[in-house]
Parts: sequence; structure tokens; C-alpha cells
Amino acid sequence: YSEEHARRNSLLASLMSQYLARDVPAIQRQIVGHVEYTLARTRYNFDDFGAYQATALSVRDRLIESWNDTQQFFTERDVKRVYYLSLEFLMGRYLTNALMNVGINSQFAEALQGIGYDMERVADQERDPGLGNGGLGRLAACFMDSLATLNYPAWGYGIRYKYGMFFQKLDPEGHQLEMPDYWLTHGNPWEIERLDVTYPIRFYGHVESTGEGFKWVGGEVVRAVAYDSPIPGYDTYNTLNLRLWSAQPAKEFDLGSFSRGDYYGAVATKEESEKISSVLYPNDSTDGGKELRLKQQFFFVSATLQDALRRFLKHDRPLTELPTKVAIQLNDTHPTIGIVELMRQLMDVHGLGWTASWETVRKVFSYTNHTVLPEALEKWSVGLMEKLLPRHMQIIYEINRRHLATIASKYPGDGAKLQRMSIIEDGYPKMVRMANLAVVGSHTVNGVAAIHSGLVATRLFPDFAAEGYRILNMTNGVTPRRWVQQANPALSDIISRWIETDEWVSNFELARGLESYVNNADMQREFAEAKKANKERLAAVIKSTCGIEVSPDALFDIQIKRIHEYKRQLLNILGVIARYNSLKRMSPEERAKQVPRVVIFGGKAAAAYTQAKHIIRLINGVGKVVNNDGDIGDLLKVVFMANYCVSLAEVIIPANDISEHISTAGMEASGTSNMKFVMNGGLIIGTMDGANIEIREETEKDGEEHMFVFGLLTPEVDGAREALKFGEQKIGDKRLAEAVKQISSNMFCGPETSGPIASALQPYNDYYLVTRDFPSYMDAQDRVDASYKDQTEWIKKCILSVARMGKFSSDRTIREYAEKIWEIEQAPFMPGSISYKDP
Ligand code: HBZ
Repeated sequence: YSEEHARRNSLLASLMSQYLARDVPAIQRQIVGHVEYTLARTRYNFDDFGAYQATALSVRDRLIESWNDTQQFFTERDVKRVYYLSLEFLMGRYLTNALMNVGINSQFAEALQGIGYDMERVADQERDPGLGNGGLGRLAACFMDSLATLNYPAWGYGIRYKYGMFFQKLDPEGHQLEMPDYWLTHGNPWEIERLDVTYPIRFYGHVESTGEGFKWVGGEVVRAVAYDSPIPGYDTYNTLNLRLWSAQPAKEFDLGSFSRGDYYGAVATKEESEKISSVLYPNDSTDGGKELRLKQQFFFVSATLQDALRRFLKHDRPLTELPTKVAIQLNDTHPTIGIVELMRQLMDVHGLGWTASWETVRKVFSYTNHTVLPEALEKWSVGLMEKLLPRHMQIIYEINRRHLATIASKYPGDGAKLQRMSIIEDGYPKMVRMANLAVVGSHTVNGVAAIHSGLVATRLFPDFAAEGYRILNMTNGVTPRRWVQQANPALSDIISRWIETDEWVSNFELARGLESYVNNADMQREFAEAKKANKERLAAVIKSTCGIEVSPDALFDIQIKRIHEYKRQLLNILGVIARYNSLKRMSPEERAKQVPRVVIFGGKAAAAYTQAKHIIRLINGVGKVVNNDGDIGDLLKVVFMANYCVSLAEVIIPANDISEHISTAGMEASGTSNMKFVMNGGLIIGTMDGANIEIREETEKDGEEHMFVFGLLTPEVDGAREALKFGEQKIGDKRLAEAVKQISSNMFCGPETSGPIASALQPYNDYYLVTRDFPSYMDAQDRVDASYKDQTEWIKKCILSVARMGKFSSDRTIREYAEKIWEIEQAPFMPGSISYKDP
């Protein structure tokens, strides 16, 4: 490089470091500068929201610098990258996370303080970007944090929905109401619009044979525009990218409609295209075959693959080398059409042959399954696929033809096997099974907890497992940055002081150091005080949002998750009714001996999931009766917190004594909130399902009871269901029979709710085995009460559990994916290592 070039680069670097200095006056200059020049508001008068925006922009400036350097570094090193494809990224608020990961929280707090603003109030101005339904979307967010923290070269790809997960309200009777969540009202300071990064995406049209191959032409074209958000890692300079696509009208106008003079019609058609990225589907299981949903899937996957191939082809090399530079993870089957789209791009756009393309594709993709519930497996009708994506349907048929030919040659005459393994399901209408397509087109399939991965291999894909398809387990994890360090400063402080390092934040195994202090009275007292403070914080939120007064001295019993029959919120509320009845029968002396409880629920029901909505209504009905009963007072309170979301979880979880993870065995793939609750110093009441099993394995040693386990085991479930269906039809347990009778008598809600609930609890209807597990659930609750009475023993259980949760950091999970599935290496940015090319 020329001397002049070197002089210029060093000037640029020093300008940058002056601008991004970390001292308080420099930070204040940036914030006030953004108020005045970016927001165009006056520096003498701006509210908390203005302060939030300006603070966010100042933080973003820093992230952009490290982000640019990191990307340049990855490019120059030509490292292999992983692309995490997910229709959902449930990121939660950015500000505090970014400040803490970059390590500039205290400077910013002081800077704000100095100009008259309070950091907590400022951070509270941020709107939750709710671009996900639940566990699957939040997992993607935890993974991005771990990927950045561990310096892996990774990108997240998804959709920039204008409307996130609906806003949940409750009407006065306690019915769920859904309100649109237009989260971009005041803009989003964390994203960078890339109007220059755009790709055309085609829909409909037809396939033409060119003589050399096939070409997809006609139909409609929309444009995908990139929006990038920097993802800072903890205690590292590396900053990753989350690229979300937004749909815009394509430039090319339909000349036909102009010549017909239909100007408004032509504009209206163009406007339609924006709908593709407008709303997140709020179903956490079934997709209902909606055309727009398939459009969303193809839209983001096609843009992503065009982007990835463009990046790969910056170097001159054959596309068959793609797997040495690119790994693509499919977060559930939602992006599975990408397998077919990559085939199309390789063959029809880049001219590769079938065999080379297929080999390349299978080395690139891997697929994570998040459910074994048969009704939740994604299928699209062949008719819809043919209409929307005609070339892809052709390719799917060809993939299937070759796949079945291999199976048929190995198992001649076994038609049933062919039917089970086929990507196309015969019937009216014929359907494309996305899970089978994902398995056939991937080199590795994984489940998300040990038991779940076992079921994926033995129940979902046994034929594929027998053929040697690679099915692994990757037990989920959660990031200790957001879920302990940021959500629970009181506990974080205790951990850091007692183990004398804060390195647990990026190595949660170190929390094990707490074990040696479990009998230390000071440690126990501090732990109890932190818990109490967190419960007070939650009690204040409950008071202000629900108008219910709860005592922080009560046991806080929490179930927050999507409302779903298999998750059995119904079992919980039936237990509450039984507890209420039992308290009512007690003498005042007896009552005085009981452990007071606050039972807290939160969660959204899919808008069309009637039974789940009935359950919400019932919970609120029970709350009304119990909370207003003068005999009961603080002994029992029932709270339903509306609009459960990431930022609410951050306040709720640190306040838990007990959390409920009580799904019918075999039905919850993993659960991830179970991990967050225990890391925050609470215990679990739960079934032997999902990751509960592994949490118990890690946190209990011989003879200890740190998890209150109850219920049937997975292998017992099918038999028990049959037995209920054909056996005794009276509810045996007296407490349960009484509760069901009260529900049926409309004691808590009207017949439109109590009817369907009581009906679901008839043994022959009880698919989720609520009645079957009820007695053992009540026994487990009795053990909870008994344990809680001995506070010292209780706190010891909690401390030991926190200490033993190292496995459930998403850092561990990501390392496993990186080594066993993606085969990527860590690439920490090295200062001075990138060459800024001579312009
Ligand atoms: O994924 C959840 C599982 O239920 C849970 O057990 C697991 O811990 C978690 C992470 O692996 N699944 C979901 O959250 N699924 C969805 O949100 C979903 C969203 C849209 C769909 C289907 C499922 O079309």
C-alpha cells in the first residue's frame, strides 16, 4: 500500500476512536448529538423516549464499527460460516443487552445520570420486538448471542415482520383479546436498512424447457430488501449480523396494465407484495396451509440463498465447494423449501448438473426438529405448491422419485415402507411432507433434548434411522447473559462475589463454585434476600398491571408459556381449585399452618385455538373467586399476567420459587424456560419430559430431591390413554371430581367455557391425561409445601441447583452444533489483521 493510503487509514482510525471514546463526556456528546442532529429534537428538551432513541443510536454507532471490522475479517480470512435460517427471532430488547455485552453499561448509566436521565427508565422505553411465537424463536435469539460470544462466523436470516406476535389483552371477564403489534411505530434504531442489498423473488408463473434445462418464468416478482441488526457478543469485539428481509414492490412495472390505462390497478398490485412480510403467524404449532405463509417461507429462503451464493462467488471457485464455506441450519421445517430452492439456483441459474447439485445441497443443510406431535408436522398441498412454485414442485417430484427408487431397490415389494418414507403423502389432496423433505435433503437431523431426539429417531423417522440417516441430539440451552446477568443483577452479584470472578457469564460451568458455600449462613441469607427483592419487584408489577396485591412472603408458583393443551395449564388450575377447596374446609388454626402461595400464569393462545382460550378464561374466573374470598386472604392468589413476552419474562423468572413444566410425557420437545427458572434460583415441579429429565440428572445427586417429579412416563402414556378411553368413566379422585363439578356448575365462568372444559376432562376425552396425572401432581405439590416450610433446606436446594446448571448454557449447545454438525471454527477478530483496501 502507498504511504498516502497508510496515512489516510491511520487518520480514519484515530477519528473513529475519538468519536467512540468510552469516557462519560464523550458518551454524553454522542447522545446529545443524536438528539439534536439525528432525531432533530432540541437538546434542551427531550423525554425519556428521546433519551432512549439517542442512547440506542450512540450504542449502535459502536456496534457498527466492530460489526464492519468483524465482517471484513471473516471475508478476508474466507472462513466457513453458518447461516441460521429461522422464520422467528424473538430477540427481546436490545439496549441493556448491547451495553452489557460490550461492557459499557456503567459509563452509559453515568452519562445519562449526568444529563438528568435514569438508565432503567430509559431502557424501559424500548418496545419488545416480538418476532417469534415462543421457544423456537427465543432459541434462535439465544443462539445468536452464543455464536457472537464464542466468535463463530455466523449470520442469522429471517423476516422483518411489520406486525410481531399479537398484543394480548384481557377483557373484564378474562377472555383473551388480540391486538395488532405494530412495533415499528417509532422506528427501530437497531436496524440498518440496506436499500442496495435486494434480490428479486418470483412466485407463480410456469416452467419452460430451454433445451439445456429448465427455466422458471412469468408470474409475479417482488423484491426482498435487507435490514441488518448487529449482534454483539459478550466480552469480545466480534459482532455478528442478523439479516431480516422485508418485501417491497419490484421495480419492473407491468406494461400491460398501463396500456390498458389501469394505473391505479397496477399500483395496487404492486402494493400487494408488501403483505408478504407484514405479519408473523401467531400459531405455535399448526400452520393451516395458508398460501401467504408458504410465500413467506419461500421469500426469505430464496433471498437468503441468493445472498449466500453471491458472497461465496466473490471468490472465483466451483459451487461444489460450497459446503467447505457454508453450513445452513433449518430451524424446524419452516425454511425447508430452501433445499429445493438451492437445487434450483445451482441447476437453473448456475448450470450445475443434478448429481453435483444434490450432493452439494445435502452437505450444506441440516435440520432441527422441535416437535413430535403429528398434527404439528408441516405439510403443503401439492396443488398450492404447484401453483405458487411450479419449478420447485417439479424438483420435489424428482428428489422423491430418486429417493424412493433407492428404497424400493433395497426393499422390493414393501409398499408400506415406501409410503411412509415418501415426501409426497397420497390422499385427497396430495400433500408435500416438509419433514421428510428436510430429512432427505439434510446431512444431519437433530432433536432438542435427549428424550426428544430419541423419539425423533424411534417414532417420527424410524425408517430413516434404519437407513443410516444421521439423527443426533443437541440439548437446548439458554444464554446466561440475558437470563441471569441482565435479568437478575442481585443473583449475578452473589455468584460473582462468592466464586470471586464474573467469568461465569461466559462459562456457566464456573457457577459450580457455589456448591462449596451451600452451608454458609451468609451465602444462604444473601441468596434469600436477593430472591425476596426479586419477588418484591414482581409484586409491584403485578400490582400495577393486574391490580392484585400479592405478598412477597408467599411461595411464588409460576407457569409461563404458550397456552396449549399438552402443556397442561388446565392441570395447574385444577390443582389450584383443589387447594382452594381444601383451604376453605380448614379451621383458622389449620389455615395458619399452610404455606401461602401466589400462582402466576402468563401466555398467549393462538387466535383460533378455542380450547386454549377457554383455559385462559377459566384461570381468570378462578382468580376472581379465589382472590376475592375473605377466608383465604394471602393464603392463595391467582394471577394471570397479560401479554407475556421476553421483557416480562425477565421480571417474572428471577422471582420464582417453583415453576411448572408439567406437559404430558413425550409431548414437550425440550422446554427452555425450565432452564431459565432453575438458573434463577427456583425449583421445578414437572413431568419426566423434555429437558426436565436432564436438568434433574444434572442437579440431583443421590437421595436429593431438587425437582418435584410426578406423572406417567413416556412409555406409559399410550397404554394409559387407551385405558382411560375404555375403562371406568367416573373421575376417581375426589378432589378432582369436586373441582370438575364446580366448573360444570359455572362457579368460575359461564357454560360456553365450562362446558368444553368439563367435556375435555371426561376420561374418554382426556387425550392429555390430565385426570390420570392429577393425583400424583397433587402429591408432588404436597412435597413442595412440606419442603418450603424448612427455608434453610429449601435455599440449599436452590443454591445447589443454580450451581449445577452449567450444561444448560446455550454456549455449550452452540459448541456442539459447531463441532458435530456445522464443522466451523472460532474466528476471534484480531486487531490490525484486516487490510483496508486501497480505494
Ligand atoms: O421449541 C418449541 C418446543 O415446543 C419446545 O419444547 C422447545 O424447547 C422449543 C425450542 O426447541 N417449539 C416452538 O416454540 N414452536 C413454535 O413456536 C412454532 C412456531 C410456528 C410454527 C410451529 C411451531 O409453525
